[in-house]
Amino acid sequence: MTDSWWKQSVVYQIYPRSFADADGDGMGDLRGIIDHLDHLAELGVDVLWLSPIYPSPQDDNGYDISDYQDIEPLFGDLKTFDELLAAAHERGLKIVMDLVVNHSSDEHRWFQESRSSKDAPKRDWYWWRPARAGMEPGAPGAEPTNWGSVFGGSTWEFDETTGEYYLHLFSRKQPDLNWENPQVREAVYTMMRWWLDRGVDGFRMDVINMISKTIGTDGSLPDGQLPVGSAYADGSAGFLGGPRLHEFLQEMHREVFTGRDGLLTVGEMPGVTVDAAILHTDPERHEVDMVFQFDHVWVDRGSDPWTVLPLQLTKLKAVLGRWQAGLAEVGWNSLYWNNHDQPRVVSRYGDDSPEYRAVSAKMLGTVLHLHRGTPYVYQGEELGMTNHPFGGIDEFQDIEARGLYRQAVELENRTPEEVLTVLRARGRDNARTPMQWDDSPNGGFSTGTPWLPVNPNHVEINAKAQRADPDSVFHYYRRLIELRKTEPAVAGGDFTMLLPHDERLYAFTRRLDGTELLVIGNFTGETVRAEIDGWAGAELVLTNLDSPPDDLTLGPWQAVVYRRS
Ligand code: TEU
Repeated sequence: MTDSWWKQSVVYQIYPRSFADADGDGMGDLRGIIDHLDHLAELGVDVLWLSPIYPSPQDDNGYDISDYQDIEPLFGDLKTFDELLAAAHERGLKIVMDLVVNHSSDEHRWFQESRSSKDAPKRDWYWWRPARAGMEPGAPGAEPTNWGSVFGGSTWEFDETTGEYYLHLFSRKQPDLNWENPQVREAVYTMMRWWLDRGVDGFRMDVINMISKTIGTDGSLPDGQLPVGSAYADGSAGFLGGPRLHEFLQEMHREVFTGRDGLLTVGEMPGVTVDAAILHTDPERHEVDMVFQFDHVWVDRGSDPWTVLPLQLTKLKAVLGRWQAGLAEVGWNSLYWNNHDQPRVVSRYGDDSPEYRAVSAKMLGTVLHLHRGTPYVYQGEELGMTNHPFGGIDEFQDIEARGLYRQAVELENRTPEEVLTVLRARGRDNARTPMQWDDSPNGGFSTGTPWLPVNPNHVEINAKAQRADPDSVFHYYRRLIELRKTEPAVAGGDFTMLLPHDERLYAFTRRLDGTELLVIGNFTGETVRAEIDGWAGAELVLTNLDSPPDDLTLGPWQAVVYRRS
C-alpha cells in the first residue's frame, strides 16, 4: 500500500443518528451501521467517515463532546464500536473518526473544572476574558468582542461563577478550547493516539482552521467590522487560519501520526484559500492529506445571508477549476457535493422533479467523481435523496436553523417567510432526515418514531428498490466508483477545464500517459451540443441516459465520459 492510497479511494460519510436504528428508539446507532455494511460494500466505497459518536449532550448533534474516549449511549458502547471496526475491516472498509477539538461540550469535565474558579488549574484550557473595558460585566454590549456566533447571537457567554466571559464560536454549549496551552494540545494528541491504537484509520478534523486565534499583545481578540443591519460582526479575521495553525498541525502530525501507515486525515476548513491549502496538503510539510474547502458550496450564497442565488454554472466551474489548477502539482483535493451541513445536491444544483431527479443526480455524481481528488459520498446521495418539504420553524431541529431564525426575526427585522424560504433551501436538516432503506412507513430506518421525519418520497426513493434496479442512481454510483478502480486516469490524470464560459455544460478532460478522458455534464433540462472537436469515434465509457449522444449533442441532464488513447 502506498502512502497515498486514498488517491484511489472513495469515502462514504455516515451521519449515525440518521443512518439506521437497530434498537427502535428513533435514533440511528452503531448496530444499525453493522447491519448495513453490505450496502456499503456493494456500493464499493473504501472508507467510512463517521460523524461524532462520542458521549454528548447532543446540543449540536454530537459536535459538542463531553467525553472524547467513549461512545454515546444512544449509539452503543465501546464493545459494539470494536465490533463495527472489525466487521468493516473484514470487508476492506476503513473507518475515519470525526475529531472535534476546536471546542468541547460545556459538560466536558475539562470545562467544568475551567469554569469553577479563576485560579483553577484548567482555567486557561478555554478562552476566558473580562467584560469590555469600562463596561458592566454581563450588561448588553459588554462582550469582549463584537463577534457573532455561527449559530446566531454573540460568541461570548457571561459566566456568573467568576464574572467573566468564555468564547464559543458555535453554540454556548461548545466552548472553544485554548490551543495556546500546551497541556490542551497534549491531551488531544493522547486521545488521538488512543483511538489509533484501537484500530481506527484516521480523522476528519472539524473546523480545524479555527484552532489558532489572533491575539493582541494585551491578550485581546480583535473586533470585526459590523455590517449595516446586523446585530453582530464577522470575527473570522480573528480565528480563521490563525498565526499558529501550521505549527499546531505539524506538531499534531509529529506527535500522533509519525510512524503510522495507512491513515487518512482531512481538515475541514471553512474559508480556506487555495494558497493555504497547498501548504496544508503538501506531503513534505506533514500537516494533513487533504482539506475540505467551501468555495463551491458558497457560489449560490448572496452577500446577505438571507438571499438564495440560483446556480451560475460559470461561477461553479471557475471555483472548482481554480482548486484543480491550484493543487495540480502539490497537495490533493477532496471532492464533495454533500455532507451533514449542506442541502441535498440534487435539489440544489440538479433538478429534483420526478422527471429529472435520477438523471440529474447521476450527472452531478459523474462530474464530481471525475475531478482530480478523493470523492466523498454522503449517505443517501447514492440514492439521489432530496431536500425535505419543511413547513414552519418548529419542524427544524437544527440548532443553526433555530438560532439564525431567532437572530434574523427578533433582532434584524427579517420576516419569518423570507428566513424560512432560505432555511428550506439551505438548512442542514435537509441532509439529516433518515436514510431511506425501503418503502415501509419509516423508510426502514426505525421501528420507533424517527427523531426527524423520514422524507415522504421514501416510497419511491429507497435503497431496496434501487439495489434491485440496474438503472438506479445506486448502481450508477457503483459503476462510477468502479471506474476509479479500473481506469487509472480517473485518480491519476491531470485536469483541463473546457468551455469555461458556457452556462449550460460542464466539460473537462483528464489525461494520464497515453489515455485521455472527456467528461461533459449538461446542467440543464434542454438538449445542448458541446462544441468540442476531435472526439469523433472515441469510446463511450459511461453515460446516464439510454441513448448515447450523437455528435456530442447531450440530452437533458445527460453526462458522458469518453476515452481515447
Ligand atoms: O461545521 C463547520 C461549519 O463551518 C458549519 O458551521 C457550516 O459552515 C455551516 O453549518 C453551514 O450551514 C462543522 C460541522 O460540520 C458542523 O456540523 C458543526 O455544527 C460545526 O462544525 C461545529 O462543530
